[in-house]
Amino acid sequence: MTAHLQQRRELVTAVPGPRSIELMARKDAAVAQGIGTTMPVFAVEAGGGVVKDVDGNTFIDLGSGIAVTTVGNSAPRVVEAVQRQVESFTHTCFMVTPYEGYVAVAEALNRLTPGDHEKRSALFNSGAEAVENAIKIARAHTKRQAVVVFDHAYHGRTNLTMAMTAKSMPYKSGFGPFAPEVYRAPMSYPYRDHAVSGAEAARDAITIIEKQVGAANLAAVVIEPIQGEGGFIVPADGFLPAISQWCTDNGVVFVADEVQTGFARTGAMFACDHEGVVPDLIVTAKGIAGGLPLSAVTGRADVMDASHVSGLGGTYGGNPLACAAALATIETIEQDGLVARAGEIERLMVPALQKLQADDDRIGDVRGRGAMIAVELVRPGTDEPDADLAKAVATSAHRAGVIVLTCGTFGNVLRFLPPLSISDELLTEGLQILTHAFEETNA
Ligand code: PLZ
Repeated sequence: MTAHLQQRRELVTAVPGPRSIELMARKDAAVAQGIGTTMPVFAVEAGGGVVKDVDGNTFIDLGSGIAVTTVGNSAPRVVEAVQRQVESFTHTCFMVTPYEGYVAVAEALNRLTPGDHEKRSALFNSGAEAVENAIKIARAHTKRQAVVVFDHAYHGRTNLTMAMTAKSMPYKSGFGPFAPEVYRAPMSYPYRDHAVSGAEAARDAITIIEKQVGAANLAAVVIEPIQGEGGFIVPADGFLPAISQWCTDNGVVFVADEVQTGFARTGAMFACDHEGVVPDLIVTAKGIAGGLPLSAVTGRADVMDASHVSGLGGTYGGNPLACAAALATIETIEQDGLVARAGEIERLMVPALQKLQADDDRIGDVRGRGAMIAVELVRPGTDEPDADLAKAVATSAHRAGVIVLTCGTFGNVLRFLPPLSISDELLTEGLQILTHAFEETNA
């Protein structure tokens, strides 16, 4: 983090300011319209718990670039490691002349991910690319083709992962045809399925899988242990273990997509750890490398080694800069106690949001774990989703200097993903501004 970056919110122009407006006009003329932005402000610097824009405004960061800069933006160890690496070499291609950083990241992943069985890892660039590779590996291992995913799932924007992602608009609409052999099962969603138990919800899902797909055809079940884009949905206790156990009993590869939940985000190194679930394969990205593009598939050695030699790879997968960043990120999480810090953030945020909910019947649900917390907004006295309200509150917060994101199948969820390097003071101020944004939209 740049040392002089002040750790306080400050607005010196309207939001967006003149420089951002100018850049947005250039963006509209130069960048494809398909690439949207949450906020109309352009960043120049970020670290700790803030993002500074081109007009000199400093925002409280409750987004971490969508759960990526978990250790903080330009985290000191990451900056130092990347600087050292960039001066040595930037790329050789691991498939041509390998280097130690890649192997060290694989070793770290094998050590940190759930389960103490023998593991292997493979590195890629994006979350979607890693999800695709997990499917390739599961198919090679099982010699089966079908893939089961869940309602509200998000797995990416490439062709196979579009098929796996649930929501049509904006992710899929008009972009088909989609990859075949992808089937969808119902998800445990305590707020909306009226707190059906995890075991019951799992039984419903398993019945559908058995009747509509058949275990004999099924290579993998892929699930986010806490759904991200779908609305920060935490399944009822027992749901994940039951699905995982069914997979084990039926020779199906259980794949945890921890792209958004991984690396201390939820108050555990991985969200699967909360329920002692040990996936056959785990997919990671985002928080793995402090903002550099890196993703991974890690899992049981026998499953991971199912692919023939050179069946997996890619030019940039496990790029040396990204690997240096990942090792520094992991060191930061472990040395700075960031798993515990995520727990502290939960204990600060959840009661404050529950207090807000007690006074505001537009907040239907407060949920999440660690530094992955959300509120689901509804029309008062109903559970009817209110996406307009989520948008209005987010926009009001943006104008007041707080970066906050929305999500959810119904677009009615406000989600909070602060970097774990944020101070309690900034978090508290962010929550106050949010409270004010709720008041403002009550008029
Ligand atoms: N799996 C669980 O959350 C990425 C998407 C943002 P990539 N989520 C943010 C957007 O609108 O594109 C994500 C995820 C889960 C997979 C992915 C995909 O990761 O690195 O964006 O490909």
